[in-house]
Amino acid sequence: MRSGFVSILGRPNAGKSTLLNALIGEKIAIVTNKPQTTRNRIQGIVEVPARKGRNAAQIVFVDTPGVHRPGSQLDRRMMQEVYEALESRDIVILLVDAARHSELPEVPAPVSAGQALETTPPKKNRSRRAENESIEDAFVLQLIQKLDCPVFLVINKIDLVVRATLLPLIERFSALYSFAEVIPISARKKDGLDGLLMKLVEYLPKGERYFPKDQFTDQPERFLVAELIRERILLETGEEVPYASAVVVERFEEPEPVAKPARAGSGAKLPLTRISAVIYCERSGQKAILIGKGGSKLKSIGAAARKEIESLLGTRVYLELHVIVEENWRESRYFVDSLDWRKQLEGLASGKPRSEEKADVTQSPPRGKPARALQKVGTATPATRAR
Ligand SMILES: Nc1nc2c(ncn2[C@@H]2O[C@H](COP(=O)(O)OP(=O)(O)OP(=O)(O)O)[C@@H](O)[C@H]2O)c(=O)[nH]1
Ligand SMILES: [Mg+2]
Repeated sequence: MRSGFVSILGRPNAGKSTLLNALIGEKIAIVTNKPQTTRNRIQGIVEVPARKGRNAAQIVFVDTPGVHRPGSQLDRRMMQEVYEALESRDIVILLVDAARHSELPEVPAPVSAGQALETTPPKKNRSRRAENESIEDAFVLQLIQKLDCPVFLVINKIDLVVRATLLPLIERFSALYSFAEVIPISARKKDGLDGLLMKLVEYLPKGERYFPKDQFTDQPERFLVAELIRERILLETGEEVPYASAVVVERFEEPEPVAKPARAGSGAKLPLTRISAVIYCERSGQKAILIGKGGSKLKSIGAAARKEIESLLGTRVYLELHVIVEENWRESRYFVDSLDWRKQLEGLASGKPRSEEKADVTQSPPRGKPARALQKVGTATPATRAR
């Protein structure tokens, strides 16, 4: 038996969360086309059965926020999550987007100065965005240079490029770092994932499972629910609103256990989970956008999120949403810390409410009509076993 932790590192939008979901076979991390979707690290656990010539293994994948130039306290917190994921790992996957890098002129050599990501000013003759991107590329390479474990270069989104563009890309990266393996994949099309798993098992140390065999994530349902609501906000709003929004589930009332679970098509009503969540934003203008004309935006965010949550929980869901302005929360270390689901979990376990400091600018939600569950998807055990 082999086991270990594999951290997935990369720039925003590389497809890290898509890869995690594809490997697990369940949606445990939200995915959008907007950069900086993931804010906290999430573990996803894969059981690899023994095959001829291959050991059985349990691989704990750790999805991380995209490496980016920190501007706010929230950004710094996200980068802290990256550092923590790099501390306890057996293998690191550096995930790069084949489509993006094939357009870039050169990946710059790693910068030597420590805090380059925070302090290097953009040069005038290049766009700020391009400059940021190359600084971030350099910083990612700098991060892996400090590691003492095997690093796989995994090139994602190969469905978007012609094969001929891959070789120069691989050569450019390989000139900068000696990768243990180089593996092209498409996380979206689930192409190349078996090969990736097989190679990872080869490099993992011998060891017993870190998690029970049937557990596939460390993130409890309550927090995945908050993420599913945030995903809808990311998808349904633009400009600054997605980045200035945070979601906290304040109430999660599971239905009473029923003696005989209702089966689809049996005519019996499925049990009802009652959920109340707060959407925080930073300004009253953002609040107005989130609520929309006559509450229409909040209604559509709630309706779409509820469908996803029902599918996840396998129950009907009553979802109540409130929007609260918490001015410049992204700059508040205390507030940003309190959003971390691991911290919230500790608070819940000790019976301490999270939001004693809550501002009182609330908006009554449009009431969502409970609907039938779409399908039963496996549910996560809330047990955590940190390393
Ligand atoms: N065509 C294609 N698109 C992909 C693939 N993998 C991911 N994507 C898309 O890339 C976008 C970003 O995916 P995410 O999984 O959210 O990326 P991420 O690296 O987790 O991003 P952050 O959380 O912001 O750091 C989404 O629109 C995905 O659907 C792939 O293999 N092929
Ligand atoms: Mg992500």
